[in-house]
Amino acid sequence: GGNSSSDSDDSKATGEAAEEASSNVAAGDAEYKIRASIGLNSEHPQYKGLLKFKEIVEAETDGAIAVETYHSGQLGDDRTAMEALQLGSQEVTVPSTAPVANFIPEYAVFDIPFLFPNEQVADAVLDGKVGTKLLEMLDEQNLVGLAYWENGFRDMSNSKHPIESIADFDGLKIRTMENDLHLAAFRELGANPTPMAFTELFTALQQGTVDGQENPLSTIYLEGFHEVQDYVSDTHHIYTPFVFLVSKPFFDGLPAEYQEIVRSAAVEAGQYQREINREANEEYKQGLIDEGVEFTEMSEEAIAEMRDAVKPVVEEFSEKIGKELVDEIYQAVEDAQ
Ligand code: KDG
Repeated sequence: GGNSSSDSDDSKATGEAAEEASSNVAAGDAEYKIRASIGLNSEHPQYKGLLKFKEIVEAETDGAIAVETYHSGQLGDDRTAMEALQLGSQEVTVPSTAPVANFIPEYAVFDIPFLFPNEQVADAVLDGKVGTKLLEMLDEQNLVGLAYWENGFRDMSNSKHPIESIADFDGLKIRTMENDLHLAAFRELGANPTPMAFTELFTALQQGTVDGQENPLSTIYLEGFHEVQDYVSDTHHIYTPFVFLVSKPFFDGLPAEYQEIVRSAAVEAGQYQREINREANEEYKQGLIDEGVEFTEMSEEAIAEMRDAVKPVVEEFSEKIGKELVDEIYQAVEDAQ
């Protein structure tokens, strides 16, 4: 430790990394240091977004803030990183919103299956009134939420058989994120779900502890899940945002001018991240097929069947989330179309 060379070994091997390192701020010269971590690997658009954040912050503060980036859960999973932010022992992390619901129950509003019809509606709702309200709720948890980035529409992968209809979920052991609504929804679909941190997932798939998992195609492809999963279906059952979090004790200690730089860098890097995340979806799909995955396009009927099956779960969780907020998000979705 002690320096900011936390980039992956693979990127170090490309002379580009040397150049990047030379433009890095020497941690010793900086007044402030941001340790920023994610769970996904260095190939993922999420990490490229984090590097963009670093570039903007270091340039605009003339190196007064140094940003060290960590990927692949090097500083722990989403929950561990969030707890470190609360304590002030880490400064930035960008988790899925799903595990944030363990801290703030209202966050489960984003876990309503089939809520957003497309990314443009997601952007409008997240960057609008509802999204802003949810960011403000982080304050009571000693966190500052600056922007939503994109994880994306979640699709199914498994090692047993193609998923073409709801019947194919029957008895499948599926890893979900640590989120009660996700668990209840997969139970309702007939699966046998188990919550697990992302950092344990590859091994669990490899050893057959679980048969399958669900994540956007970007993650399935870039994390190499196809090495241990033969079937992928584009269920798009839940859209997961990422939320850009800063430790409140750290943020409050920054001069106002730097707070503003960090805030706008999180937003700008997020716009870039959303763009590159969307661009490559077709490529990931083709990549999976080229790697030998059997890819199933879900029929409209099968999706409608899934949507109907999880309705009782939405009802049940509307109480916990708060009916008003649930109505508000449905209204915002409608207004955005
Ligand atoms: O960097 C993000 C990951 O830590 C995690 O949120 C990814 O969607 C995810 C999952 O399935 O845990």
